[in-house]
Amino acid sequence: MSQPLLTIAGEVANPLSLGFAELANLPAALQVIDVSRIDPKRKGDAVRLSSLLELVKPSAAVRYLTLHASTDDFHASIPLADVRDKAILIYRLDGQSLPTSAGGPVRFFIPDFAACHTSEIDECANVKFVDRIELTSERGQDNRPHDEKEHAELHEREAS
Ligand SMILES: Nc1nc2c(c(=O)[nH]1)N[C@H]1C(S)=C(S)[C@@H](COP(=O)(O)O)O[C@H]1N2
Ligand SMILES: [Mo]
Repeated sequence: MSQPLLTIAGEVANPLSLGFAELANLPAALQVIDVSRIDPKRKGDAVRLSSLLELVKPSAAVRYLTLHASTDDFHASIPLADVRDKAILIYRLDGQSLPTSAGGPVRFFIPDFAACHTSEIDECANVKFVDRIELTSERGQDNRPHDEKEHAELHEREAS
């Protein structure tokens, strides 16, 4: 296997670790080539969350999907039903691994996110540098900013 980038685990029958090659070798039907077709502000190629879920087989009790970015200790836990059919994971740009500057190597992306902290499925849940996705019956770790002040502080840290 190429160096693992993304682990998908939790209450699933078949936990998986995927590297760039494994993501790129998933069948064409599971790929989203050129995500700018979904959102003109985004670039690169992705795989559908739904296809990864079919591979790991979440148990019937799973209600939450938790995105972990250990690089910067950022986490978001969102109701799976709200994103299972539309979220994608962007992993490739110009044939290479998605660069850190674009949230790579793997970036979670919900096409119709809400404004920051207006809903559970907000822009803040578009987690960058995702290295682990956990599927659970209960809500998992979540340290998204709660209000404008926390949000501004987070973006200042991000910029520094
Ligand atoms: N790992 C990680 N992902 C993150 C964040 C972060 O600080 N760390 N910030 C979130 C927030 S609050 C927002 S609004 C979006 C911003 O995405 P952008 O930098 O592509 O505009 O990324 C989200 N994903
Ligand atoms: Mo945000």
